[in-house]
Amino acid sequence: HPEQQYLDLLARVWREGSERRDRTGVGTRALFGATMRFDLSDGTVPLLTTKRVFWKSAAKELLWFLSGNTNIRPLVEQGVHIWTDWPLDRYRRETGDEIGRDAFEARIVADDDFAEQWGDLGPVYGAQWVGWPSYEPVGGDGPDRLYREGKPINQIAELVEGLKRNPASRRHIFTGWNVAKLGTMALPPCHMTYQYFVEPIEGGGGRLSGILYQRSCDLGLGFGFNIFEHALLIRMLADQCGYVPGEAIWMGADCHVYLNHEHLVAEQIARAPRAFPTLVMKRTAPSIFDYQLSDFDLIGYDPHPHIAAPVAV
Ligand code: UFP
Repeated sequence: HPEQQYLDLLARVWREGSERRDRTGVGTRALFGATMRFDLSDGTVPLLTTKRVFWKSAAKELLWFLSGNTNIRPLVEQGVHIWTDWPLDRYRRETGDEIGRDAFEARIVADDDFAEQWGDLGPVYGAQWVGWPSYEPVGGDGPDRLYREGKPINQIAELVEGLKRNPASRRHIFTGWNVAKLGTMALPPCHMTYQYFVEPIEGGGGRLSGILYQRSCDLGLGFGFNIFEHALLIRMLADQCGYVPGEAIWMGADCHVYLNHEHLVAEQIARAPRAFPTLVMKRTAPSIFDYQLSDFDLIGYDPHPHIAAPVAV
């Protein structure tokens, strides 16, 4: 079963990973460099079955990235809480107000000014994906050269155009790793670089595969979302370009398990994976930016129960 690739990595990291104090202070065991491949050609998507993954939240997050929005407000409004802990942590640190999570989210939704001041994550994923800032020189010389901001680059729109016009290109890439902006992001991108490949198929058309390079992966909590969104994006891109889905390939650099996820590892590796669900795209949206959650249907998702685990902020 393809999910075994994940279970094996999870077990191996727990067994053999080097223990380290990480940025969050929680501590991890980590291994460096891993690859997994998932076949999408039969219409299935890699959505973990050894625990329930809230795929609708993952899909909403992906649509939020594509919208270019970097505020948690639209996520919270849709009942998605995965990004709340970072702004909440900053709010508590900077104000000393030990507000609860629910109360914080309620204020984000109810209060425009509060949401603007405290809900933004900085120029994270979406800002870079569809609005990478560009600069044009306007004068000066050497170190005194002056720039003004140019038209932002929509990497996703350019990707779609490139995939359609020039399938054989080796430059179908987009990335969130904007070096100049890392310092103002709540979290520098983990799933940072995506590349695509179109393989011609007999009788015309093409098969679209994607590689995701993830610099840092929380195997217990992050991976299930990251791999599903990677596959969903391939399906959306294929749908837009008239290609069939190929493979979703994942390359993880720092692959880690948090020390407080021991129960998750033990429980999950003891479970037997079930068949991956089939993703049905109910319509081809007018553009890659026009999909809605209701455009996606999952058939046959029958996972083992969810396993709760704390997120390291
Ligand atoms: N993380 C993921 N996937 C994500 C995401 C975060 O696994 O999509 F946004 C995890 C990886 C790591 C932490 O445990 O969040 C980020 O910390 P750092 O920036 O120190 O790598």
